[in-house]
Amino acid sequence: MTLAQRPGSAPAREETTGGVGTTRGGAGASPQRLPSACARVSSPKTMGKLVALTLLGAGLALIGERLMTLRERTNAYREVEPVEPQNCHLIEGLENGSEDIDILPRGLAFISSGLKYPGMPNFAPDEPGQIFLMDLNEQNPRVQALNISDGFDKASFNPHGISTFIDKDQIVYLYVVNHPHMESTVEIFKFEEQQRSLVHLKTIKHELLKSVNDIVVLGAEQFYATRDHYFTNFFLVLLEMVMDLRWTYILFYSPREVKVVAKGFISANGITISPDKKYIYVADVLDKNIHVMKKHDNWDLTQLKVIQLGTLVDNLTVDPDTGDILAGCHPNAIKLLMYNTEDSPGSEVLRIQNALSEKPRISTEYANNGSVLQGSSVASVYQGKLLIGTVFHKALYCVL
Ligand SMILES: [Ca+2]
Ligand SMILES: [Ca+2]
Repeated sequence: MTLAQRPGSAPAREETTGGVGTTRGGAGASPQRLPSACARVSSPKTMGKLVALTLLGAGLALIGERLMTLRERTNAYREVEPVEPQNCHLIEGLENGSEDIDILPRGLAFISSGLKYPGMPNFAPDEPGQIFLMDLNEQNPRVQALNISDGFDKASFNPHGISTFIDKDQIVYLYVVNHPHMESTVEIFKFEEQQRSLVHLKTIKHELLKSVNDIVVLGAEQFYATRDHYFTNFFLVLLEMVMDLRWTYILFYSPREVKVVAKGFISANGITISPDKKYIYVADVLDKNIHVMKKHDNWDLTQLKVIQLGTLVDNLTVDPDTGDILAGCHPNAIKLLMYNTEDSPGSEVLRIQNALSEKPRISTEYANNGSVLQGSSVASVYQGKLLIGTVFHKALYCVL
């Protein structure tokens, strides 16, 4: 109700001075009518209604504005232009995701598969996750699921980001972000190449190791890990995204010290290290960028620059021959969240050359509208061979 609706109220010019009944009303108001009109407008009940309506309007406007921001942030209107190398084929045996890929210097690729992640599609919800191996030195490389040693709970294995580490004795360790029962742990495995198996050594848990997405190992039991959400409840996660809270961070973990080394990300995701080990690259998936961070002797990180990519950046790897960053990206995240086979989410791989220079060069290595590959999350190269993994779909092998 407004003053203009009152019988016998003053002209519009004067109504403004009446406000919502907090003043004595307009100069031209009739002395007889004024007290009753003011009494009606300023009654506690009406005031309450007006305040409630105002708050509701402001709330709806804020939600509307936030949702628009989120649609923009998730590239809800973007369609991808195809960029497809000639010599690519889907990898047989990888049907339920290949979220992260890490290739050893000698061409053995580890692939994490079967991720169950809130809000993301999953084609095999009852099957535990697996780690696959692919030898890129072979003429026609095939994947093989690695056996995991007894004593590890394989039924709840839900592998996410991975990172390899080779010690001074050339023993290969695979560190895996795991979400058993939707929690976050880091599992350390020793790779037995002859047996094609993983021997479970240790499960790392810590109160700061929550909602972990990816890790990069720096030494024995020393790693950086990204946290992609602050809340664990799915609806609070949505609220976190809508309200742009930026409460996620990068954690440094070692047996002696655990600390947050960088924060302020909307959703910190993929993480990797430069070939000279001096810089850390981190993807903020919802901010559509890569942060280039300098690593200090005490493991702290300071931000040097941010490279905006305009696409939702998931995992990062480095081309060992050139030092270029390869980014597995989601061109349109709404299609990923509202999965529909008729309008499936696409895939996009970007190459960032000279990331430390004034003007990094960004080029598209691969892009597809989802007709071939859906929801690309990682790309990794070895001697002219490119592997592209996905959150829940297949994986692609290309000879460049
Ligand atoms: Ca990784
Ligand atoms: Ca990721």
